[in-house]
Amino acid sequence: MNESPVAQDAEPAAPAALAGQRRFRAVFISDLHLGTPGCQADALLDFLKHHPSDHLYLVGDIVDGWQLRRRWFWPQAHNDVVQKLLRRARKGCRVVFVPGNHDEFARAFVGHSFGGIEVVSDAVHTTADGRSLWVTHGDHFDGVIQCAKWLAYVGDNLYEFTLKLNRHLNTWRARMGLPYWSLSAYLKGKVKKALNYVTDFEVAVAAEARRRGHDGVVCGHIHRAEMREINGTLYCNDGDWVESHTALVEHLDGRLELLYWPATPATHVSHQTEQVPA
Ligand SMILES: [Mn+2]
Repeated sequence: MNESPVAQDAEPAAPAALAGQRRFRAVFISDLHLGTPGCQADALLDFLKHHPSDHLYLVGDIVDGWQLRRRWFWPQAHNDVVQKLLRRARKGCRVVFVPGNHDEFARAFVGHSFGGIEVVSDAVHTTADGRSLWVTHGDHFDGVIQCAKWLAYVGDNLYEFTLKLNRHLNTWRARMGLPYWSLSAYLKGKVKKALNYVTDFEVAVAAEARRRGHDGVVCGHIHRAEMREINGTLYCNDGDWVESHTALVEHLDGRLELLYWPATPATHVSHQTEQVPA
């Protein structure tokens, strides 16, 4: 019932810019959450197809063991992703899997390799321009994982919606003889706390990378793609394949770039690339 038909021959033609099939030195992806209906497997397959690389890092939460235990969900497209990853390893790409919290079952197999995919607790990637990047999922850095979930639900319409809800709520409260109470102010406090959580996470991960003597860090976990310097350390979060369809790539010259896929004009605005001196 969950099988999505895969029309192999109905593939749209690659955009002109991709016709030459650019090659990347490294691709970092995380938070695919295979085994859940939220996983955007088709977009991911398309991304992998268009982004061949020498190194491929799977930065955790690749398979969602938590959700699979609760309810089995494994459509054909999720098989296709696994096949694609295995094929990539077979074709000479170094595929490294750093388990996250949702696929913590794989942490028992650290040091082993499956079909050429190495399982490690964390990794160090050296870029073409000699920078050392610590690769970790990032779940060790949060005390309260649930907080991050807030961000997933915070949209532009939230404020309008809460104002509307607020009106109804207070009409009811007035009828019950209760004083006015602002729902939107309450929610804004919650959202602010969630945003603080993200900042705390980013700062903590970057600080640990620095403490370990690296120039930067690549992580995932909080489903928020980002690339910026934090106190002199490069913080890269490759985002996720549940909502944002994002990946971090290293070009052949060592330049890092966050990619949104497919690159639509709307997402192009938030496209981030490193400023490198010519
Ligand atoms: Mn995670």
